[in-house]
Amino acid sequence: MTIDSKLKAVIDCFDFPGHLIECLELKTGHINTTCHLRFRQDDGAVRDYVLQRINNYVFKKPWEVMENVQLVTEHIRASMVKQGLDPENRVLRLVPAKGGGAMVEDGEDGYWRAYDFIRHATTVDRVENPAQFRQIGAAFGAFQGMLSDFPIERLHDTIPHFHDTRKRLGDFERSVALDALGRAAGVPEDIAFIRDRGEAMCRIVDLIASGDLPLRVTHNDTKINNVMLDIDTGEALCVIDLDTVMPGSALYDFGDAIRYGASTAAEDETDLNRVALDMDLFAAFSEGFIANTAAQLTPTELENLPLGAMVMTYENALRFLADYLDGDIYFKIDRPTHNLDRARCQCRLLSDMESKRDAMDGIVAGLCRRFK
Ligand code: GN1
Ligand code: MG
Repeated sequence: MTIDSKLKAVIDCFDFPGHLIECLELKTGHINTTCHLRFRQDDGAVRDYVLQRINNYVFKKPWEVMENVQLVTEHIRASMVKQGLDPENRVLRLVPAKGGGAMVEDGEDGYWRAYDFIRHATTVDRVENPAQFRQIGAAFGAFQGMLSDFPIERLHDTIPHFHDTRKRLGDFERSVALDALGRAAGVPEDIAFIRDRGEAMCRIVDLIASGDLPLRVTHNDTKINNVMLDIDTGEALCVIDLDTVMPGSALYDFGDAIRYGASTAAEDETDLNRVALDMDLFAAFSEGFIANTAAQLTPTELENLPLGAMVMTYENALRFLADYLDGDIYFKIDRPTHNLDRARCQCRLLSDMESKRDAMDGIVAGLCRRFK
């Protein structure tokens, strides 16, 4: 194992017990850099940790991210204890830095934090069956449930306007106008698709502004791979990636999970004929999520859950396309047209959702009658 001396210096700043025997970079996520660290203890046992560099292009104030993560994980831990559940391996636990605090600055504008590794667990990038997705829905629902009594004013807006569709549309128009790499002329239909739906897709921000939708503590990145599953039983163990926990709408968490998990294809599928909304998966996730949230969510929130799926799909389409026009600054890419491929895939998924809106509404209404 060769470890970069800079990385070694960062590792030494954390209060890890034992001595380091392995460091593996994990290639997941589009945003942060993540390593799996293994430490041998005096008794020979091995303990595992996750070390992550926070992307401070995305998160401008990493210390605010860490304050949010600390507050939210402590609240969830306390809530589990109150319910008689053992929080061990079921909620992220931060490893403190040697001088105290939850974060280490490497002197080169890099910010790092470390967690206990969630043991005996794995993540999947694609949903394997409806039962699994029901579990994921229940996990994100329970996550919202446990934070329903969290004092929301204590949370920082770590990425201001993260799901502000109107603001994102404005940014998108700026990217089109700037056309940094001269790519806009090649994608007129994609740009038109986004523009045609702009007003309709601002409905959630409008309902928040008018007070018809309440702000909740939301995860804001509810992809299936942000839930760790038990390797043997498949049980949902722990919700991870809490960087975007912020005040938001419950519709965002429901919606993003559907966008990503209930699609018949990967987020960057290039054969658009393979991209559709799988209604069995939609129903399964909805069942798990609504079972654990029906008691707290308002009727307006519940009836607009399908809108959440559409808006989140739209928002990702818009962001991927804007990043393509900007020259791929925000999302990591593996090929030159990667962001365009992602954008087109999201547009196709949204079109399919438009044709299935009544069916989605029917499923949600049925579940609300069952669980309310
Ligand atoms: C980013 O890196 P990852 O996969 O956790 C992004 C999400 C997008 C997602 C699209 C902070 O999440 O908002 O929906 O990519 N996270 C941030 O795959 O921008
Ligand atoms: Mg993430």
